[in-house]
Amino acid sequence: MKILHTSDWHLGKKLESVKRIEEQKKFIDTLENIVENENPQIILVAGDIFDNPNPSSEAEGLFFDAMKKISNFGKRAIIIIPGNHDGAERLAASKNLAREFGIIIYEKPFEIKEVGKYGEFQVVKSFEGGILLNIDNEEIYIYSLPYTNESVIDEEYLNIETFKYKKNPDEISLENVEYSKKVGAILKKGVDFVENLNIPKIIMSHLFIAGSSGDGDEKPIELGGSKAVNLGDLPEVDYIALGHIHKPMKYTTKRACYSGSPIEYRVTENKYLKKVFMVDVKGKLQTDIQEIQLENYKPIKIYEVSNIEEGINISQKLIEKNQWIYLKIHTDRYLSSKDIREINKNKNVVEIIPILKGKENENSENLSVDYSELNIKDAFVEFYKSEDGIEPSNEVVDLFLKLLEEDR
Ligand SMILES: [Mn+2]
Repeated sequence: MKILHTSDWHLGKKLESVKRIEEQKKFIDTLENIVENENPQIILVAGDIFDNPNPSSEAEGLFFDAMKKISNFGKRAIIIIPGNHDGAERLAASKNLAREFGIIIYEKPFEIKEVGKYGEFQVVKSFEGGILLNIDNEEIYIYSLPYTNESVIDEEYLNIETFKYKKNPDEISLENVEYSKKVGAILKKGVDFVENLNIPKIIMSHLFIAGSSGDGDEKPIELGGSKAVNLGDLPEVDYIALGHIHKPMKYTTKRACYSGSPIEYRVTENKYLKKVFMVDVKGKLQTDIQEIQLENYKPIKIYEVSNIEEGINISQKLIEKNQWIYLKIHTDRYLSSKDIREINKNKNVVEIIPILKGKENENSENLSVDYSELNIKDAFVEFYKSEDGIEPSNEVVDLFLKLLEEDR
């Protein structure tokens, strides 16, 4: 069975204050071409479809266009889970209409989908988070775990049947069980529903694999408030389609992949290629994984110059270039509003970063901070430093963390 895996579209996302909708439209057109050429029977979209819980009508319109273009009027199954950026209810608002087109949208973890006809195929059996599909007389099982938080995971973990009769749930201290182990157990339970069926089994989730964004060490890392899951805790299935990390990643031992985002969304993402994954699952853990490289519709570039005049010159020279520009200017004076106006005649300049001579060490590293690699507190401190040039006081940090708590 052929499956296309993609994620992290972040429709509506901007770079600084500029819209990316034209690039996002180009991606959808590319996706339509890939789908026509490869003809997958299933498309998995592993979360962060939108950039924001209340997407603009433009972004939402593009999502609906995309669905129309790739669903082949219900002959192909499309399965979608919300990521941490999506408003799950909003995303799933069209689910009854989507069903007619063979599109299955999860709103929450452990949701039981109705059995029956979806587009031109059947959901034959349904479990909490899992569906057994029959597409052109071929069967496949897909377990979906949308982005979720620890309390939902804890509750479900305590509900795991096998766990209950081994021990009194009241005696189980969740503190002693790593988050990663809990997620692993839940995913295993998710696929154990069909343990005895000799069909391909797939997992789709929006989560953070420990070490996936770079250094590989296994200290408790948090990304966007979500804890990490160790690769070793994931169950053995035919394929695991992941979303959350914007860099394509392939963990061959577990047949687990991040497809990554289709577009460079941050300046730190301009170092690797963008992809979607085409997967052929044959069952019995025989899986063929192919990476399809996407075109870079408008690359992000950093230019560094040694004075303001050079900055103005280079921005004018690059005016016709199809690229987003971060312009670092080493200078011994502040930029005047006239300087900024001159530079901004090039509409592709998304940010001017003045670096006052003598203060280079304090400021020049800002661009290389990849917030996704920091826990939320350190990310806040780095961000504060980049905005104000000084470390925030403990009081400010505490206040920020308190606000975060209230938001949950
Ligand atoms: Mn995410």
